[in-house]
Parts: sequence; C-alpha cells; structure tokens
Amino acid sequence: MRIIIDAQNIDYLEILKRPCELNIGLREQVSAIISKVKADGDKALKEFTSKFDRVELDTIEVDLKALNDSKKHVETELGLAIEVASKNIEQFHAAQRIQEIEVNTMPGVTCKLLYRPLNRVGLYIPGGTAPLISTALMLGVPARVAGCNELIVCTPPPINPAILYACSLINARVFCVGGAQAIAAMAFGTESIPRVDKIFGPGNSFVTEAKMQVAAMGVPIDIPAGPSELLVVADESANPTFIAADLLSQAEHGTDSQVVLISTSQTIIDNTLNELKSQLTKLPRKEIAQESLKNSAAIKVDSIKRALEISNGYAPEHLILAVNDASRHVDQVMNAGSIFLGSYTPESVGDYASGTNHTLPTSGFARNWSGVSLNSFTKTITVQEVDKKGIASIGQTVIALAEAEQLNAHANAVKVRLNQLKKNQK
Ligand code: HSO
Ligand code: ZN
Repeated sequence: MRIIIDAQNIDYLEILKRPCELNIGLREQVSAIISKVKADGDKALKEFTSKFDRVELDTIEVDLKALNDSKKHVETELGLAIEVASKNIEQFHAAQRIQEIEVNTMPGVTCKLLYRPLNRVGLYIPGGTAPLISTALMLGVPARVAGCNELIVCTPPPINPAILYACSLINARVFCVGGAQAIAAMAFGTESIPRVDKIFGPGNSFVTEAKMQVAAMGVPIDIPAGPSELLVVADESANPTFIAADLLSQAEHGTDSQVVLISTSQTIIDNTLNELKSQLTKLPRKEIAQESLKNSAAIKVDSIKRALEISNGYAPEHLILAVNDASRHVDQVMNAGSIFLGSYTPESVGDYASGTNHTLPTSGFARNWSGVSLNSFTKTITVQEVDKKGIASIGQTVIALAEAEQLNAHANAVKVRLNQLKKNQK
C-alpha cells in the first residue's frame, strides 16, 4: 500500500487510477463468442461450456426437482442467513416503490406517470472460487418485488447448492452456463434460454465486455460493473483493527480490486498498516488480497473536508465514514455507490444483509450512475388525457409550435378538433 501525504497539486485521478487488467484481444474474443451463440444457439453454449468449464452439458436448464430439493443440501445456518438477508433486501426494496403521479398542467389537461415491471430479466451469477450466493438475492429479490414475470439465471458449472437455494427462493429458471456465452444467450435467446429484456449482474472481464457489447446492440444492462473497491475516511477516533478488516474484505475479491484509506491521523494510518500485515497472514485468500493492496493507497490529509473532496473526485463504489458523528458528513458526499456510517458498519453488512443493494457503480461510475434499485426492474409509461376544455386551453400552443417546425399535419390534428368544437357551439 502506498502512503501519500496530501498536497494541493497531487493528481489523484492519476495516483488512484483503477487497475485494469490488460487483456489483449478481449474485445475480439468476446465478439466471436457472441456471434457463435447467435448463430448456433445451444450447440455453441455446450461447446463453450466444454471448452471453458470442462463440463459436458446434457441439458442446459437445471431441472425443477434439483431446485426444489436444493434446501436439503444447504446447512441450516446458511439457509437461515439466506432467508434473513432475503427478507431485509425485500423490505428495503419494497419501500422504494414510487407513487404514481397525476398532474393537471392546464385546465382539462391531465398527465400521469405509471410504472410497469420489466417482463423477463436475465440475472448473471458468477461461480468460481467465490460463488456469489448473495448476488442471486440482490438481483432476484428486487426483481420479484418489482413484479417481473420471469427471472432467468445463468451461472457456470459446478453450481453451488446455496446458489440453487437462493434461486428457488426467487423462483427463477436456472441455466448452467457462464461467461460471455451466457450473456449472449440471454441477450439473443437460444433454443433453451429465452431472450430477456434486460441483463443484470457482475462478472469477470469477459462477462463485463460481453455486457458492454450486447448493450451496444440494444439490450439494456444494469451498470458497467468493474472490480470491487472501497474508500475509508477515518479520523483519530477510528479503530485500526476494524479499518484493516474492512479494507481486506474488498481486497480479497480479486487482484484488480482497489482499497483506499484517507485519514486525518498519521497514527491511525500507521496502526492500520500494521494491522493489515497481521490480519493478512491469516486470510485464506491472502495472495489475492496482497496483490490488490499493491493497487491501494493510504493518504494523510489535514481535514475531513479535504478527505471528502478527494473521495468525491474518486467516486468510490463503497465509502466508509469511520469518523465521529459520521452522519453529519453525509451531505458533503456527492459521489459514492453506497455509504457506511460509523465504526460499527462494516462494508460486508451491505454486501450481504442490511437490505441495501450490493450491485453498485465501480471505476468512478458513481459520478453519474446509481446502484441497482427497485427502479432498475421497472420502466415508466406516461399518460395524458385532454378534454374539450383542455384542447381549447392548450390548442393554440401546439399549433404555434407545430407551424414553427413546419409540421402542418401536427397542427391540423389540433385544428380539426377546435373547428369541431366551434361548430358544436353554433
Ligand atoms: N462487494 C461486492 C459484493 C459482494 N461481496 C458479494 C461479497 N459477496 C460488490 O462490490
Ligand atoms: Zn464484497
């Protein structure tokens, strides 16, 4: 971890550049996978699964019985944790329902905004060394709360039984396919995987690149997700053991994760670095965490105000405010995916169970994107109704604008009605 003493002329965008895995030829490889899935459907999915996952698939869809039986293969404590997390996520997302609105903009002119759920959504759940059970809940529960009709989950083999259990709770159809090929399948459909209306979920560089490519082809995606990141702002009241544990909790995600500590106290920085060293040795994923700490930095600043200025410029996915009276500073946070207040709010509570969504903008996208919320699974429809009094009050405005645009048919659509009203009056 690099140690930096703050100064006004430091270019933090350069110093805190997110590590990007250089993957030469990624774009071409992914584009070839997408084309093959589009052309050959299930046959291509089976070939890619054999090549990349070394699994020969008979059927791509997980059968209903395996889904229904999944609870049996999950330890009681884990099953319970999945249920508690699921309830909290449901509660927080259900409260996000936005009121439909109805406004009279002029006498006799009524405008409404209505919400409708997306019909069929595709959820990508990564497998591998850290099977993201929680991601199935973070995407599936809000989709259900929003009222989506059909949930399609793609996840690579071998599927962790707890992922299956989470999928049974969200009542999803599950397909045993991962990588860019899964994204292509959900975007365009194959014989067994139906085409979806929007694709959600994190993944490795292949999955992310595939999401970007299908998005460019017109299939909506949740957010351009990158490697996990965390920024901690700490004052002298913070606990170095806690801070180090939080930093490591994100550093263990992947070698390209990035964590940043900004503190007003040199003692806190020194003690956190010592703690990092000792906690690191005990972690099963220490090689990964160690590697991502190389991308990371600790910055000594003079004030919390300055710390937040730097944080806003960086726009972290997760921001922990380990400072006295933390909620007092929230108003100054302009760019962050999710904020964690005080010393007893580890980032991992948001990752799993507090109720907030863990699908958040990374790589500085928190400057202009939001995390997944209930609204990510809905769309709006506007409605307007104009009565006779309304057409009389708004008509001339429309005619003037239409004629200025030289679109006379537009103007006529109003004029014929105004003429009819005049006739009726005689
Ligand atoms: N911190 C991740 C989410 C996650 N963590 C899932 C553990 N499991 C999002 O950046
Ligand atoms: Zn995490």
